Amino acid sequence: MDGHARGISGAAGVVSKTQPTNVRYSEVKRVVTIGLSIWLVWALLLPAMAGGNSDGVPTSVSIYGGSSNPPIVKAMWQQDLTPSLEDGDPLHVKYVGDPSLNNSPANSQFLPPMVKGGKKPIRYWAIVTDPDGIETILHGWSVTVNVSYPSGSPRKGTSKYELILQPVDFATGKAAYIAARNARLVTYQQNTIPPTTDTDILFELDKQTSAVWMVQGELDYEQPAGDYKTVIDAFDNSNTWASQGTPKTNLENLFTYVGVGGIVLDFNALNHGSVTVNSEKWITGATIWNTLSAAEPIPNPATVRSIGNTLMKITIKNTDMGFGFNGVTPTTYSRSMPLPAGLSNWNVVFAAEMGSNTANAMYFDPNVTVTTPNILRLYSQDELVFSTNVHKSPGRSHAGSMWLGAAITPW
Ligand SMILES: [Ca+2]
Ligand SMILES: [Ca+2]
Ligand SMILES: [Ca+2]
Repeated sequence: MDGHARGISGAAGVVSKTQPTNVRYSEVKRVVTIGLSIWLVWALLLPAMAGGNSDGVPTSVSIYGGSSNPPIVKAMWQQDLTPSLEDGDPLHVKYVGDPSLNNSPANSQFLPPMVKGGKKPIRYWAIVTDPDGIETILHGWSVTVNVSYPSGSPRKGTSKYELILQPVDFATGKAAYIAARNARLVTYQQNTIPPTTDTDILFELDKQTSAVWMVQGELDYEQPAGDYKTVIDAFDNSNTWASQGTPKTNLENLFTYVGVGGIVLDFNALNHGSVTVNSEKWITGATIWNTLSAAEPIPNPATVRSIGNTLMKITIKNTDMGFGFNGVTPTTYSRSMPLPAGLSNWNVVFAAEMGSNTANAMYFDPNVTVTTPNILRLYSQDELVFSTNVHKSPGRSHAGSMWLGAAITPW
């Protein structure tokens, strides 16, 4: 599986082992994509244009409302289903307002599942009251959460989804609040006078003058890493919204989908076969994903697949397979052009490429880690192509190892 080394014992020919590795980061950079946004706007306009030619009659409705005191979202937080409530920060050292520890913009940090098709469950919690009585908001539609993609990601801060929270019983809600408070996950309302505190929350939950709501949503494994904006809003039975208050008494915060680069491979061996001295021997891969059987080694046509939530480049390193080098100090060349004769003093040199564009090939000495110039995107897979070039062979059969890894790349 991903993230673990696969050892292989060789049979005939040249056999290698591969080791996908994960690299973590907590920062994403900006990228701009225009085409998708334009297409979506156009698609959404189509039904309205078609409606102009129909026989429908105009309808209208006026909602009574706006005459009461708006609800107040007093506190909110997000947690996952792990015992720590946030598997990306199980010791709770990353939270807003503590520069001595981390000064994170978000209280909660969550790890992606790192499995193709995997889902990360997130629970959205809120504590809400209404000056006109909580009975005016205790119905199934009154509290909503809107979650937006990270502003610096390819989704550019667009809305991911809006979910409706449901009330939970007071005992369950109070216990959940205390656990989240102790994990430093809670964001408090600052627009009440005075600003809302932990003491206020506990008092109101005991008096049952505030109530607790929750809904569970999901993040897909390949959704972009970064800080997701989360807004809780609420309306009462006269349709007055917390976000309509002066000042506003809705509430928002951020949670972090921690960036993790990860790959899986559908091969765990590479057989270079019979080679001729002083000629490049290329082993093509394929974009088709093959199933690894239990028997090893499996030299399937090489495919690499992203299972992380970041852009990645692929890193590759080979041992010298016992060919050795000439002189005193081995060279450590890597470059995007073939190594000219005499530049490297190794008896074997390698090349590798992701995809089918030879402009993306990298040529390198043994024991040197090279990085593909092109990017493996979210939710994608590509072929890997490898070559050996043996300059001088002290024997007929050689075996070695290869390591493949993922290097996180900014948006
Ligand atoms: Ca009200
Ligand atoms: Ca945290
Ligand atoms: Ca394959």
